[in-house]
Amino acid sequence: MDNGHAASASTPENATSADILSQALPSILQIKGYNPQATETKWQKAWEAQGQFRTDTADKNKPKYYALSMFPYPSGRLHMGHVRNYAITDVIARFKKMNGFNVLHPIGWDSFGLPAENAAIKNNASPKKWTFDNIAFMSEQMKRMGLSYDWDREVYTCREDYYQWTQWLFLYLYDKGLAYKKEAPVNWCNECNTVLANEQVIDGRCWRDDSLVVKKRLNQWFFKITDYADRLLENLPQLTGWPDRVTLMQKNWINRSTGAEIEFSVENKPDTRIAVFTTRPDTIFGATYMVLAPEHPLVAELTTPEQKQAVDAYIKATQLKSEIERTATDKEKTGVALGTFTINPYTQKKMPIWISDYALAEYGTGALMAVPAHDERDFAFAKKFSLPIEVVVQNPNNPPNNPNVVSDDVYTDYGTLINSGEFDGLSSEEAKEKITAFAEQNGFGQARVQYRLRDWLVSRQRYWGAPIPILYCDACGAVPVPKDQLPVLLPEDVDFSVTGKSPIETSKSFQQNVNCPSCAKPARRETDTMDTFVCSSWYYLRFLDPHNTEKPFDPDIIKRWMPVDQYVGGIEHAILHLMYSRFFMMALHDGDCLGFAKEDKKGDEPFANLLTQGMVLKDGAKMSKSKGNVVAPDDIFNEFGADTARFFILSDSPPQADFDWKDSGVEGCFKFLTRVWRLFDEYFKTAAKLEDDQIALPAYDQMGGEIRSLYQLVNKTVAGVSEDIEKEFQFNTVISKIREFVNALGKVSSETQQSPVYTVALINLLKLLAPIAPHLSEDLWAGLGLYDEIGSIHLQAWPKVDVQALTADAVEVVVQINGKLRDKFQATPSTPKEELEAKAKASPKIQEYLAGKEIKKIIVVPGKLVNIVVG
Ligand code: ANZ
Ligand code: ZN
Repeated sequence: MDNGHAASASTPENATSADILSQALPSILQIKGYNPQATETKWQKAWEAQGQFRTDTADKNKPKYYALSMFPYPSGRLHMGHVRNYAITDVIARFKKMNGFNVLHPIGWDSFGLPAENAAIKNNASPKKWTFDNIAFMSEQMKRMGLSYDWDREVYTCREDYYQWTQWLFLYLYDKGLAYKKEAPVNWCNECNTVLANEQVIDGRCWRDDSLVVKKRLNQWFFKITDYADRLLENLPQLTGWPDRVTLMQKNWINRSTGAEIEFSVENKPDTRIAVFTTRPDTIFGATYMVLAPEHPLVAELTTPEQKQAVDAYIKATQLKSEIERTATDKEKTGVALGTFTINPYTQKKMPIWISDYALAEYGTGALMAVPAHDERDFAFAKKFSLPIEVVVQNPNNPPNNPNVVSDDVYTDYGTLINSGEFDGLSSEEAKEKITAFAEQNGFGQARVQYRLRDWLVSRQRYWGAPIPILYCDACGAVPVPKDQLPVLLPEDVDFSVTGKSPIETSKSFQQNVNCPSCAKPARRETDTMDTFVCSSWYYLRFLDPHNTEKPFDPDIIKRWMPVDQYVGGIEHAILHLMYSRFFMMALHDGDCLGFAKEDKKGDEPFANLLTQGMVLKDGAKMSKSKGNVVAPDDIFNEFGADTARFFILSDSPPQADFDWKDSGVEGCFKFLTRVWRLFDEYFKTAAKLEDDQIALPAYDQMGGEIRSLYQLVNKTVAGVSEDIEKEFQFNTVISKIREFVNALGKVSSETQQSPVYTVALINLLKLLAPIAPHLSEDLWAGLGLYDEIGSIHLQAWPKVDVQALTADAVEVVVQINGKLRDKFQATPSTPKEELEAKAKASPKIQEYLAGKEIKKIIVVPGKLVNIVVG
C-alpha cells in the first residue's frame, strides 16, 4: 500500500549498507557449514513446485484462517518496513497452518498511483512499464524472503482484470445513490496537480509531498461515506481486535457533535434567513455577531455596495489559504464586515454580519454565530475588531460577586447561565435542551447532529488510475457506462508532457465511437480517474476469488472466508484505507453482495484483528534515503540469507513497537542460526535417519536426572512459545525462549544426547523455528531424514505439550528452629522465598514452638530449608 512517502519517481538504490556490514563481519561468512545462500533457493523452488501454499478455499475440513499484509505499492525495491510487515504476517500464517487451519495468505499490488506517472513524465517511459518492472523486481525479493504466499491469487489493481471490477463497484455505488457529482470547494495539491480527499490532507498539507493544500471550486465525484457515519462509529467498540489507538483515531475523525441548527433573520430582508450550526445553543444570548464563510452563497446578496470591493478582495485572498491556516486558534484573525445585520432571535439585538476565513464553507451550514465570551476564536476576532463581548455562562471559579470579568482566558466549559433572560440559572446541559426546544416550537431551529467526516472525493485529474465509468451526453447529462461494456480501458495514446489537465484528455482513441447508452447520440467519456484508495478498498475480497470473470467475487466464498482474521500493516492507514474499506464492506453488505444475511453484523467489518507494526529505525531515526541510514534487504539476503533477516527483524522488540536496527544484531542472529546448524551437524554424525517424528519415549515416571529436566524444558518451551504467539504475537520473547532452549541443548551430556528425549527436543526445536526460519528448519528436517519420510516440516503439526511435564517436580523442604529439625513440607524447586517462609510459619507444629518467642531472623534456601532463629 502506498503510504504517501516511501515512493519516489526514481528507482531507489542503495549500496552503502552492504559495505558497512561486510567491513564489520568478514569472518562470520567464512564459517563453513551453514550456507543459507545455497539452500534457501533450493527450498523456495521445492515449495513452489509442490504448491505448498496454494489455498483451496472450498476445503471445509479445516477451519479457515485469513492472514493478510497490507499489499504494497510497487515503488521499486522492498525496504525494511516491508520486510518487517511481511515477516510478521508470514510467521502468523505458517504458525496457523501448523495448528491445523486452512490458511489463506495472498499478496498483490496496489499498483495505480502517482509515482508511476511522475516517473513516466520524467523518463518519458510508460507508467505501465515502470510499474510492471518494479513488480517483477519486488516479487523476486519477496520470493527470496521465503514468504508463504499463494502466488496464484496475485492481483494487480492496475490490470484490467481487476479495475474492470473497481469500475463495476463505482457503478454499484452509483446505482445505490452512493456516488454522485457535485461542485464544491475541494482540496487541490499544486505538486500532484490533482484534487485530494479530506483524509489525504494532513495538517493542511498533502499526504504525499507535504506541500500546502489550496481550495478550488470544482465539479467532482464523491462517495457518500457520510451515510455510514453513524455505523462506522457505532461498530468501533466491537473492533476489539484492533489497537485502541486506531479506533480512537477513527472516532475523532468522524467526530460526531450534537447541537442545533438555528435560523437568524436579516434586517430589512424579510425573506432571507441565515442558518448557523452550533454545539453550544446555551450560549446564544452571548452571540454578538455572525460570521459567514467567504464562499457562503449568501455573501453577495448580503454585501452592501460600500463594502463590495473589500469583500471581493478578501474572498480572493482566502482561496490561497489552507484549512489549517484558516482555523488555527493562534493565528491573527482577519475578516470584513458585509455592512448588513442579522437579528438574534433570543435577544432581538442587531448583530453585524462578517465574513472570515475561520468559518469553513463545508462545515455545518457554512455560517456561525459568534460568542466571543466563550469561544477562543470568536474572542480573538472580537478583540481585534472591537466587537461586543457578553458573558452568559458563569465560570464556577469566578467570584460570585463579579461574574462578568472577561479576562484573556475565555471560559469555554459548561457552567450556569446568566444574562440569558428566562434561562438564567439553568446548567449549560439543561439550557442546551430548553433553548433548542424553544427554537423548535417557534419554527426557527432544531436539534442537529454534525459530523466532521465529509463525503469521500474520488475523482483525480491524473492518468494512472481506473477510469471513472461515466459518459456525458448533451441531452441526458451524466450517464453510467453499462456494466456489460466494462472495462473502460485506460488509453495508451497519451501525452504526459501536458500540465494542468489529465493526460487522458490528450488521447484520441479514448473518445472515439462513444455514444450515449440511453439516446445513442455522440457522448464524451469522463477523463478523471479514481483515487487509488478506491482500488485498495476491496482487494481483500478479490483475493478470495481472483479469477472470477463474471463478478467481482462469489458471495458464497466471501461468506465463508470473511472477515480477514489477521490484518497487518502500518499505522499511517488508520483513517484512510481502514475507514474506506469498512465503508465499502458495509455498502456491499447492504446490497446483499457478500452472502451474509442482512442482520448479520459479520457483513459489516472486513478486518477482525489488526496489528499495526512499529517502524524500523536506525540510529534512532526512521530509515530514509535523505538520512542516509537505509539498509537494503537484498544486502542482508545476500550476506546472511533470508532466515537471518527474518529472525533478526522479529527479535528485539514486539511487532507493535518500533524496532532499532543494529548491524551487530544481524550478525548475532546469523551466529545463532549457525549454532543451531552445528547442533544438528553434531547429531547427524552419530544418529541414524528417522522414519517418523513420533519417537518412542520412556514413561515420564521412568525419566530421571538430566533427561527428566530436559523433557520438562522441551515442554515448557513449547508451551511458552505457543502462548507468546497466540497472545499478541510477541515474537521477541518467542525468540528469547528459543535461544534459551538452544543454549540448554548445547550443554547436555553425551549420555543424554543418546536418549530419545534429545531427539524429540531437536524435532520440536525445528518445529518452533519453522515459522520464523523456514529454510534452515526445512534443511535440518531433511537432514534428520524426515523430509523424505513424512514430507515438508511446514506441513507438520505444531508440537503438543505434555502437561504433566509442565509441573516442576516436588521437593521436600525442612523447617528448623535454631538449627533443629521441627517439620517438613512439599514445594517445588522454584517456589519463591516469601512463599516458603509463609508456609513454614503457617505450620501448626511450628506455631507451637514459636509461641511466646521472638523471631530474630529467618534463613530460607529455596528447594531445601527454612531456618527460624528465635531468641
Ligand atoms: C456558538 C459557540 C459558542 C460555539 C461557544 C462554540 C463555542 P465542533 O465542536 O467541532 O463541531 N462553527 C459552526 N460552523 C462552523 C463553520 N462552518 N466553520 C467554523 N466553525 C464553525 O464545532 C462546532 C462549533 O464550531 C459551533 O459551535 C460553531 O461555534 C463553530 F461557546 O457556536 B459554536
Ligand atoms: Zn444521451
